[in-house]
Amino acid sequence: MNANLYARLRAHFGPDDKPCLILPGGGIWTYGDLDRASARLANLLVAQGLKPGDRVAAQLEKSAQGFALYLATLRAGMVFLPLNPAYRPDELAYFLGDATPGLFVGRPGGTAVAAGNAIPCFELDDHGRGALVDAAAGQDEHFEPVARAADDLAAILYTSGTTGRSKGAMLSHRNLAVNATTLCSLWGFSADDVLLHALPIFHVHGLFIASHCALLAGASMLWAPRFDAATVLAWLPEASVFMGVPTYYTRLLAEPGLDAAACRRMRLFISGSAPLLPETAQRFRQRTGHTILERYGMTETGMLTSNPLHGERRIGSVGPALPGVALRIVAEGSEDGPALAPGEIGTVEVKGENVCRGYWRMPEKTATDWTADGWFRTGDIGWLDADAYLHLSGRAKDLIISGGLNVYPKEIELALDELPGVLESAVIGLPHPDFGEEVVAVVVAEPEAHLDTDAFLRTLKTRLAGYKVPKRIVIAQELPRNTMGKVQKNRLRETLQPRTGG
Ligand code: MLC
Ligand code: AMP
Repeated sequence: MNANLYARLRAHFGPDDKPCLILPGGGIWTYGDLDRASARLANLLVAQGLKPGDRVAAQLEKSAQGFALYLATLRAGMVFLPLNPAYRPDELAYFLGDATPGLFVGRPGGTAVAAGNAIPCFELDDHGRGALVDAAAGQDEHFEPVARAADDLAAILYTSGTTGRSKGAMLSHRNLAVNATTLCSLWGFSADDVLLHALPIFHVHGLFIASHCALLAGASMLWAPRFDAATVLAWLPEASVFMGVPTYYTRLLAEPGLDAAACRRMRLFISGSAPLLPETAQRFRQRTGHTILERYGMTETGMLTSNPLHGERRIGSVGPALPGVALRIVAEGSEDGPALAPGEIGTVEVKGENVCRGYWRMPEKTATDWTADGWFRTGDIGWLDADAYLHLSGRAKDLIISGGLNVYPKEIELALDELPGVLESAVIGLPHPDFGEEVVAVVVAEPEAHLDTDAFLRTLKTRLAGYKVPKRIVIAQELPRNTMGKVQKNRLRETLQPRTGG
């Protein structure tokens, strides 16, 4: 049997004339439109000389055409590599050098780095126009999904590493299909659903979790190009399901129009990618009558746990392990278990067909993050309650999650340490009312040096995606260290005041 994920999704598509993507302003892509557009693009990829297994990189704003490119890549048996459009040229050069794609699709003016690396390029603008669709226009609108084995790669998604170097999680057709099938059924998706899709499509949450559930059910998606609270609120009365990161919920709560009437067709709100504050969940329930369903996952694994659709949704818990996912808690620092008892806190390890095959061209990192007997170390800390609901209480990995986007302090510290007059630096996350956590840098000057933090911020913005740039830089005389010489970030977090305003 062909394990190509596109073939699996297409088998569940709605009828040819059923709306699949409903765009702002009234434009509609039916299931037939999406199937034909992805066929034309798949034919174009083949005509470009790309072979199954070749990588197709896309650094684009969200559009229906960009989504069709993802499906075309699957269909042609190639490997999709989505990249955040916020990445700056230096960051992009790393991804392209590491993944060596056979094609790069970028925004107008955004293809120079790829072209400089001799990678063939097409442009696609934020409205889905450009050389890519022009070139595909003359292609055949039929394309049989290329035969793929279940373990063949479907996508590579980069996730930052503790050393500052990003790792490419290798996701197979099986990984994505298993997770999609489980979630579609667990969350009760049907052809009657209308998913309000406001997430970006360069990450697991928007590209796989949200859209695969809708496609597998033959449902429709209200396709918002980006999250904007007022626009989402205006669309809410037409939607039945919404998925978002916690920042989406705090921003929706700031809208006076959010009430039960605005949610009259809604059956399910889902949150993930970062901790949902119990206070946010409670305020949302008071305003709308809905208890947000919180789930937990990772780039490397897709979704791992979820609160139930029908049973008790526990605020403050991410729910029990999904069917097909084995989850255990082990003592921090313990290599191979044993599993701790309910109530005991440790690091979360998981196994299942949803877990990726390892990191692209980084066997040494793969060896570190998986145990010898195949458990994946998530780096998250938590405990299971008596009913096997998981409660996350922290992270063993040095990671900041800001507005649902991951920032690895090491990467920012390396960039800060290169700036003139900086002796050393430490980057921490502090509570933030909008982003959940904000990136804050503490820098120490070299003797006699004068540090210009405004100039630092300007320079960092040219080198790092905006969401990684510290919201504040604080100058300190020295960094607190323990007797081993390790910087005590917990002491910095205690000393620096979180901001209270929005
Ligand atoms: C943008 N900015 C951010 C930011 N996003 N700063 C900190 N954290 C963020 N997340 C900065 C920009 O650099 C810019 O700075 C300014 O804010 C305005 O940019 P914007 O693009 O207009 O911002 P906005 O549209 O408000 O974006 C915020 C957001 C967005 C929360 C809507 O970041 C978002 O959609 N996040 C969701 C990400 C996501 O899909 N995560 C799932 C990962 S998958 P300046 O200085 O230039 O003004 C995963 C697995 C799982 O984690 O379990 O799901
Ligand atoms: P990413 O690498 O972007 O896939 O981020 C995965 C990380 O996001 C996980 O390891 C968790 O630390 C965090 N995460 C995802 N969902 C949740 C959640 N519901 N609550 C707390 N943290 C979460």
